[in-house]
Amino acid sequence: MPADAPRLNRSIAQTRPGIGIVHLGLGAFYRAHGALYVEEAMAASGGHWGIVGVSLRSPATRDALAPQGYAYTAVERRPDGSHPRVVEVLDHVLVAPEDPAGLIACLAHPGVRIVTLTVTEKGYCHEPATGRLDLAHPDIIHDLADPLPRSAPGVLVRALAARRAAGHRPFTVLTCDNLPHNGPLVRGVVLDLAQRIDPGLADWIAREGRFPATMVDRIVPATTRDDIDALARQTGVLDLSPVVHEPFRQWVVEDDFVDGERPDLAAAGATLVADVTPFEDMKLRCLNGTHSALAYLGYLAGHETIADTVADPSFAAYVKGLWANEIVPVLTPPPDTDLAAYCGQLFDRYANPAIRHRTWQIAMDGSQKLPQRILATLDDSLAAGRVAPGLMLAVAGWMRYVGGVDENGRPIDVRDPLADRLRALCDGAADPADRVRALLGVREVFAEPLAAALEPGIITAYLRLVELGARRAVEELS
Ligand code: CS2
Repeated sequence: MPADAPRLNRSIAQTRPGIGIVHLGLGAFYRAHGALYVEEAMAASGGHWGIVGVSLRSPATRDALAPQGYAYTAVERRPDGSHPRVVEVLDHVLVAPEDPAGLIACLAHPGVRIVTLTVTEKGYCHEPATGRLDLAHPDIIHDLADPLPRSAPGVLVRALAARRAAGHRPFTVLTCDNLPHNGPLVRGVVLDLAQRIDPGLADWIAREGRFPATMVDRIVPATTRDDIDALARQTGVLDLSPVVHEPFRQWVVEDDFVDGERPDLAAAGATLVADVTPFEDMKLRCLNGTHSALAYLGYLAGHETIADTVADPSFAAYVKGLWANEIVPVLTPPPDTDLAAYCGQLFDRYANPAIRHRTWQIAMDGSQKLPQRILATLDDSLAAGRVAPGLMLAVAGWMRYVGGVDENGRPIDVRDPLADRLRALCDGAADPADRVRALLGVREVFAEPLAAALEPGIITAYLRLVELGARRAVEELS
C-alpha cells in the first residue's frame, strides 16, 4: 500500500438525503447489498432514504468509517479484475451498547420509515426448529425487564412502543437475513415479546405494523487486511473499511410497506412481488444449502475457500449432484425460473477465484442454519420417498465439524451459539453412531419426527466420513 495514501472521505459537493432508514446489524453484507440498492433507488427516483447504520455490539465499523465521513468503497470482484465504487448512502453509525436510549430516540423519529436488519440467524433469538421466540435467551430475559434493550427484537419492540406513545406511525420492519419466511418470523418474535411487555402495544403492531419477507443474495466474504491493501494500491486512497463482493446480486421483496412508503427499489433492479416464498426456498436450498455442505466437507478436506473447494473435481461433481439429484427434484420453482440454469449460474459464482469466501466463515452458526438450508430438503425428500445421500453426508460433515477436531487431529475453532453443548455431546458419545444419535437429539435443530427418520442414513454417512475422510466420502457418492 502507498505509505502516504490519503484517507477516503465523503465528497463535500454531495448533499445528504434526509434519513429514512435505520439498519440494524451493520455488517459487510448489507453495505455490499441493501445499501447499494437504496443509493441507486434514490439516484434514480429521489426520496429521503439516507441510512443510519447500527452496530449492535462492536464499535469497530463505526470507528473505521467515522474518519471517512461514513463513506466506504464497495469493490466488485470479477475473475478479470476489481472494480471499486465509493458509497455515500450511510449518514452515520450508532453503536447500540454505547447509547441504547439514543438508539431508541433515533428509531422513534417520524422520518424513519423503514428498519432493515441483517443480524444473522441467531440475532432473532428464536428457536431454529420452531421459529418461536426463545424466552430462555439471556438477552430476551434482559429485554423483558429493562426498557433499554440488547436484542434486535427488544430494540424493535421498544422503538415501536416509543413511536406509539408519540403518536407516530410504526416503521416497516424489513429483514434481510437468510431465514425461511423471514418476514413472518420477525413479526412473530416481535409480537411475542410485545405481548409480554404491553398487550395493547402488541395489538397496535399486529394491526398497523408491516413485516415484508425478502430474499437477499450476494456473496460477500469478510473483508481482510489484504483487501484493504490491494484497494489502496489500486486507487491510491486508503479506505479502512471497504467491502468486497461478487458481481451478482438479487433482492426479492414482498411489496407490503407501512403506508406504501419505500424507496423505488425496482429502479435499482430489485423485484417487488406478492409472495417471496418460492424465491426464498430456491435460494436457501440451492445456494445456502450447498454452501453449508461445501463448507463442512470442504473444510474437513482441507480447503480454505469455496472457490478452492469447487476447483477440486470431486467436490464439483458432489455439488452438481446435490442440485440435480437431491435439491431441485423436491423444489417448486418461482414463476418463469429455470432451476437448472439457476444452479449452473451458482456453480460459476462459487468458482469465481477473485472471491475468497472461507469455508470456516460459512461453517459458523450451523445449528442456526441447517434446518432451513438442508433439513427442509431432507424432510421433503423423505415425504416423496426419495433418497438424499449427499445431504445426509453434509449433515454428517457438520456433526464431525462440531466435534472440534479435524481429520488430522487439529483443533477446529467452532463458532456457534450451541458450540459448548454440541462439543460436550460429541465428547460424551460412546462411539460414532452414538454421537450421531446424541446430536440428532438437539431439538432446537432436529425436530421430531425428522430426527428419527434421518437416523439410519446419517449414521451410515457418518461412518463413511470417519472411515474414508471427507474427500473420499464425497467421491464415493458420484
Ligand atoms: C453464506 C451466506 O455465510 C453463509 O452462511 O451461505 O452468507 C451467503 O454467502 C449469502 O447468503 C449469499 O447471498
